[in-house]
Amino acid sequence: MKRLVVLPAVLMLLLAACSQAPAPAPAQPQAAGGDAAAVTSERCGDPSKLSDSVNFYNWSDYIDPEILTMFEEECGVKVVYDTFSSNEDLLAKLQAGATGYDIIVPSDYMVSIMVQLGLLKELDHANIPNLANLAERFRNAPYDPGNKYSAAYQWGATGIGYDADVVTTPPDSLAVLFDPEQAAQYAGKISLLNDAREAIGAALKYLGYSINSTDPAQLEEAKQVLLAIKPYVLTFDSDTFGDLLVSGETALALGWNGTIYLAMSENEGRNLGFAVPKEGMAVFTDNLAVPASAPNPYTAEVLINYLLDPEIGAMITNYTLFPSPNEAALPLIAEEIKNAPNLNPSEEMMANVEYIQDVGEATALYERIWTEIKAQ
Ligand code: SPD
Repeated sequence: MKRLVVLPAVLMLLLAACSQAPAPAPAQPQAAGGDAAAVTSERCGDPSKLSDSVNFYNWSDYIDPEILTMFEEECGVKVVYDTFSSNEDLLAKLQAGATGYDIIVPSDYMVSIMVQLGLLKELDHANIPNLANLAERFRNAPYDPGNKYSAAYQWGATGIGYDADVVTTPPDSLAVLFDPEQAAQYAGKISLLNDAREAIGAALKYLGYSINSTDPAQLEEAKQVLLAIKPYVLTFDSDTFGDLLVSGETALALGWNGTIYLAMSENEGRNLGFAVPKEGMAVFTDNLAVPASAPNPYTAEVLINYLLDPEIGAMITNYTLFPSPNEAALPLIAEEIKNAPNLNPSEEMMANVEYIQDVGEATALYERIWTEIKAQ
């Protein structure tokens, strides 16, 4: 797969020296005592306090695997890496008693929920000096002012990916997905995010309501919108919707901007686009956090600090194509990524976006509606 990767010379040399390791196989966390003999870098914290392994649970396709190899070789700590597909899956995993994870990546509203549930450890800022690299708005986000529990990793927005050979007029409205007459033209070629808050939220936006509505009548309307177009939906999917557009199996996808741009950049022969609906978009910030039950919290904080390094922050965005919250990384991010239209939402677009927020008791209503939509 072709990636839009532009790296500083020092990293190119490092990467050339690193072998391409496959994703580490799942393993049980090990006792403290990393491979101190291998530690040569200041980016590794106190070698005597490092564990042998660290367990990182991230969204799918959300890191350059070279970074994991670099950390392993630089710090002598094995990274056990696994992925999830939605905030709700991540929460369910923790609530079911999973205790092996050292770093997780909840989005904004899920940080709030997890803090309330006592699922996150307070971060020791002495171990994460690179928090200072984050842009101000990510250092004082409403869901976690002062980065008490989390550090921004990547951010982005939800919009409409489309195959311009099939959808010949660039869509400017969610109506292309949610007006049954329009959606019927693309029957069987539509994917929606497999994510209750995103899919129901988009239907709420289409109706002119807040993405965070707690009004049962509005939520019922959103449910009816989704049920009316469900016969035209090929799949609810949050992991492969970019690939489905590339293969031609779908022509329209409710999806995240970085994922669609990745599909576009890797397949220049395909006529794919990303549209910002006039009804407004959902924006999100995904965050690095340490579960309260983490077996290796010190090593987790060292890895978080590593990921917030400017060079590493740029590698992440140069690979995932999601915007970086790391201000110090911006000069190292490829110009074509920084200049891509709609990938970094403009000030004007940001005025018309909404963050998904914790809706408290209404969460159960969203879950019920989502179950009903998926079941029918
Ligand atoms: N492939 C990685 C996508 C990560 C997207 N996170 C989105 C959170 C939306 N609420």
